[in-house]
Amino acid sequence: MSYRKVTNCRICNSTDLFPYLILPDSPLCNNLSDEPTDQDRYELKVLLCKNCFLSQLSIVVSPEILYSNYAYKSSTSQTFKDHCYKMAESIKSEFKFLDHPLVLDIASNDGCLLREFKRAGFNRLLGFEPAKNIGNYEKSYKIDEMICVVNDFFSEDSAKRVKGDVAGGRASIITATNVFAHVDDLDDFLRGVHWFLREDGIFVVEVPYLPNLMKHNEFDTVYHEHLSYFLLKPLLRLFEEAGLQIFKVEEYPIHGGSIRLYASKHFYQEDRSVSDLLEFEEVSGFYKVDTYIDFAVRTLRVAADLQIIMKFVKDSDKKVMAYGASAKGISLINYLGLAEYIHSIVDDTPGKQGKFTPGSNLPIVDFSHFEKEKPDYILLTAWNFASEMKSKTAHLGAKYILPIPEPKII
Ligand code: DWN
Repeated sequence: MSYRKVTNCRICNSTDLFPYLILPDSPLCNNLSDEPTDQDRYELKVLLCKNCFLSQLSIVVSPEILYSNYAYKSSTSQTFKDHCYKMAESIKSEFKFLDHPLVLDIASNDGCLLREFKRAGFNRLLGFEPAKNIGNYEKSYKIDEMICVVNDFFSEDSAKRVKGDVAGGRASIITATNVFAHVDDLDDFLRGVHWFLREDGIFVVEVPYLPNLMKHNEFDTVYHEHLSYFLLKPLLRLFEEAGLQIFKVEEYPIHGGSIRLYASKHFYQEDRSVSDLLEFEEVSGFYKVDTYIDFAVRTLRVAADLQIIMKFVKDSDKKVMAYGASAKGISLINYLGLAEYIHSIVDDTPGKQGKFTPGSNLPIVDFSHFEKEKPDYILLTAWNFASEMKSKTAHLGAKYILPIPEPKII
């Protein structure tokens, strides 16, 4: 079975689930193809649990289908690499571990975060990464003399299988950036974390924060990889039930606005950032259904505004190329039927070049095509890296179409 229907909330098991955002049935947005193809389309609805206020997709597509061969490489973005280094440095300065702390990164992708921990001076580095095309190894492999990666999904079982041999003990620092929203069985995941974490260890989770998604109209970040869309309130409940305490929360602009949670086995004192963010969620109406209905209505207007801009550009006989074959960009093109307005998509990820986008079958090409095709407009389909990507294309003299948070030509 390629997917399962969600009938109960992933965190509190309630069946009181309210569908508030209904997008068109869509293909799996990172399932790039070697040739233009018709791909399976899956339901795409976001349900609000009216008991614990977790937002979650109405279906869960099999992770083996989504992640065994994964196109995305974190290291393509210098902005993200810089963000990872700053994270490693801030953890190093704030938490003093006596020995050589083991750092475990869950869903380590191409080793982007682990390399930055290494650059920050950490020398015991372990990753879990299920994609075979990234590691291309049966069980575990070395990225370099200090970074070892287990080619597997992280779970209580895979944690217990690994802790003794490859890791050589338990972890002082466990990180999970841009993976927590992708996990269906969060209880099992956290049992694995609890097993692997030292008594004085920290578990650092970074996820997109739903209030930012709604405030900035980031409905293009709703796609089948993102199973959950988090507020702090349901996360506090989930972690407490797993024997972990969230003791600090920070906000960062990365990936459209993320929160970074610090959790431990009740080893560190909770600071006021936790209660402050809970209060923000309460006073901002995120525990009221109307807030979600208002957001869904707003996405319709944003979608219509972008379609008007794209039609205007086409009717003016101007050439549009997109920059960034991102999951969100491919999703947006599919949701709004924008393929007819776009010549092609440039992406700097070698593994994406020469492929075609799922659903819209747009060719993904390398940067040289910008010089060849000389587009009049560049659609920033990775708007979260707009400044980095505009700096790389400034010499082309094209105008930019920024789709999110408000569609506009810049
Ligand atoms: O949660 C997820 C986020 C973190 O990453 C995953 N589910 C999938 C993925 O989502 P995405 O593909 O929307 O992420 P990005 O990082 O916004 O994608 C950026 C795309 O743009 C990548 O394909 C790389 C490309 N890019 C480029 O070609 N040149 C990016 C930069 C910065 C560049 O200079």
